[in-house]
Amino acid sequence: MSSDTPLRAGLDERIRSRDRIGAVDLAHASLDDGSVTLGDLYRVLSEILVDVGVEWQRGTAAVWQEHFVTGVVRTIVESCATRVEAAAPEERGATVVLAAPGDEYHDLGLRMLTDRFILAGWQAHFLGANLPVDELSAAVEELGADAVALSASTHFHRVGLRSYISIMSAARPRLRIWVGGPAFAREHEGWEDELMLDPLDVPSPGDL
Ligand code: B12
Repeated sequence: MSSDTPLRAGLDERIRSRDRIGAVDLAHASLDDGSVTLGDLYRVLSEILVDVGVEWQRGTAAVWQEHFVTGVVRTIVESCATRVEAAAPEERGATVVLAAPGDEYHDLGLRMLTDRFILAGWQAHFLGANLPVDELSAAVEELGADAVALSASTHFHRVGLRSYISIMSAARPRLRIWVGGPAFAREHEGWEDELMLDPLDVPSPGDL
């Protein structure tokens, strides 16, 4: 789905007029009438965020405007939670925990990825931004996780993931670990291929 679709135009218009609820209603109406899938919707929401990031970088969008857009997108994503569960397989073959490391506050991409895991048949637990590694370890233990998905948006936090990986894999050698996010978008030099995962092609637990 390209960026000049009726959904994108409609969401842009509602964001411009600061109509958060209108944006949520439009998203659900588009899902209800079958003109978009959840995957299409999340792609459009990602494009909206990336574009506002570019505007912020150019100085044509203020920080508060970027935060407003982020808030609208978050409301839409959370409002889809029951739809995602309804569309997911009933049997959940494995459990994944999703988190971002200390001081990493970007978590919306990870939140959308959580839903992609659920739709692929995983029991997925979103633990969000800025999670200390000992808390992550405790969660993995208590939730009986088979896999962990870690997100970094900046290079600083990409480096921070190294210690998360060594601590987690020393404690649970069979734990599957994936990393991703904008910090890995261009390249992953020095990072093993098996740590990488295409967010648009999440495997079902049986395909691992
Ligand atoms: C919204 C936003 C914020 C919000 C975050 C809100 C939130 N709770 O998430 C706020 C305002 C907090 C923020 C803060 C900052 N931000 Co910011 N932010 C963005 C923005 C505009 C959108 C991010 C987003 O949600 N994108 C949409 C989602 C869906 O995409 P995504 O995150 O890439 O996730 C997808 C994939 O990457 C993947 N994925 C994500 N995680 C994982 C994990 C795994 C395992 C896998 C497999 C895949 C995967 O799946 C997702 C779905 O496809 C981007 C612009 C951009 N180009 O992305 C900048 C951006 C990420 N931010 C940036 C920067 C620099 C900052 C700040 C340092 C700014 C500042 N000076 O304060 C701070 C850092 C704060 C911190 N300590 O973390 C830079 C990062 C540059 C870099 N690579 O180093 C970007 C790229 C903007 C830019 N063009 O410069 N930001």
